[in-house]
Amino acid sequence: MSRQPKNWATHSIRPDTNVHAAAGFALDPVPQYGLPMANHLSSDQVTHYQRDGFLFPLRGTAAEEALQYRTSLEAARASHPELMQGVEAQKLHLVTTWMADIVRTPTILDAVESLIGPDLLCWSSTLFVKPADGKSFVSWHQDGNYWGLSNPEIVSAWLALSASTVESGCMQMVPGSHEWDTTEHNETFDADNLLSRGQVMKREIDSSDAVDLVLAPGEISLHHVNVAHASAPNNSTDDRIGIAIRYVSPNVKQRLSEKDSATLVRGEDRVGNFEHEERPAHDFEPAAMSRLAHIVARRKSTVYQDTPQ
Ligand SMILES: O=C(O)CCC(=O)C(=O)O
Repeated sequence: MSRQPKNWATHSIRPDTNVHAAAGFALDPVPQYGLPMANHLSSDQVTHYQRDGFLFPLRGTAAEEALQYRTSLEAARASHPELMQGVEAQKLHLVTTWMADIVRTPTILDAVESLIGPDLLCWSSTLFVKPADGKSFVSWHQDGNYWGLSNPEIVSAWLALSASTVESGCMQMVPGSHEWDTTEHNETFDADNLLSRGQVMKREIDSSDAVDLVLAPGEISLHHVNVAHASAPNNSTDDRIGIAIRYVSPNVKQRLSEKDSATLVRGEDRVGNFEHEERPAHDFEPAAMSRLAHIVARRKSTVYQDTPQ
């Protein structure tokens, strides 16, 4: 491992020392607070999120459950490789029952509810599979720059299905960067960049200012739509697998198109800015597959602006 995860000392949320020590991480000798269950966040946790623009690690699912989800994902990667890459690798919760369960996980929804309220729509779920090829990476970016959403009542929950470590290229975030103005991005279309257009912030980022969001399988991080984040290549021997679930309040509106859709996962939608999506009854059933194709085609022509991937 080239470097140790840093900056945990500045966070009151402590990693689970057993899990993380087993993964070979050096931990500073602080009292063990244990790993908080996600559920509703404490006011301290909300304060940390509001200050930094992110919060981690929280338990999203049990480690064994994460392993089962990974098994389901690996089977789907084998049977439907065309849905696992680039812009296509989104909204699998509309065609697989296990992903439909993931985006409705009560512990994850409790944590998100603490930040944006009790009415929650899942706007997207995106697979971030980073192969152990030492090449694929994610450049510094702010999600809010290109999603077209009207206001920041949005939270991304990133669920680890494999160990997300410094070695495997965990996410890195700059504390407080969600308060910066959304900065302009260049589009590089770099083939090794996992982002659809290889977006890179024009503002120079000093990665020594960033925090490494190390997660064990089943843990989640939460991040703000405008926080600056990136991730380095995977130099481990296993794929680094994460699912980024984007939750929005019904108050949010898509500005790039008349129509956009989302899945109501908790509470009520009293506003009606989004068409509501259906839960699949079975994996990859034809009707759900054609609904997904329509929804992804619309996203491609708006949010992703006919990105070739
Ligand atoms: O998985 C990664 O490394 C990046 C994910 C990301 O950019 C996001 O969830 O917004």
